[in-house]
Amino acid sequence: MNNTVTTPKTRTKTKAEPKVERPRLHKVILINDDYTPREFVTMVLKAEFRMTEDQAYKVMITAHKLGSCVVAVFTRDVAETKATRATDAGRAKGYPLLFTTEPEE
Ligand code: TYC
Repeated sequence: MNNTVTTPKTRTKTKAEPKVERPRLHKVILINDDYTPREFVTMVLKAEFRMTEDQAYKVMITAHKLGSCVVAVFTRDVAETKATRATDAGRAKGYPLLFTTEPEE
């Protein structure tokens, strides 16, 4: 009679799954050169990347021996800002000190 049309037992999903992805992280890389004093590189690493003397020395000496060293990873904006500030600190003293950034895989 009245009740012959039944409610469907299954429903189509209408809401999209919220797809939240973490932002890709970017590496800050310290590049070796022949002119910037070791102590200055270590000082910049401590100041800009909040490293201890030990951590900063290890990163500096790794770049010195191998040519480059990953300093840390950040979101893209933070990585680029820190790399620029650290590079500028060297430039202000006339040193060719260079920090670059690259995205992580
Ligand atoms: N190679 C430099 C020197 O012998 C020191 C140095 C280390 C410079 C690491 C840059 O990223 C660097 N004075």
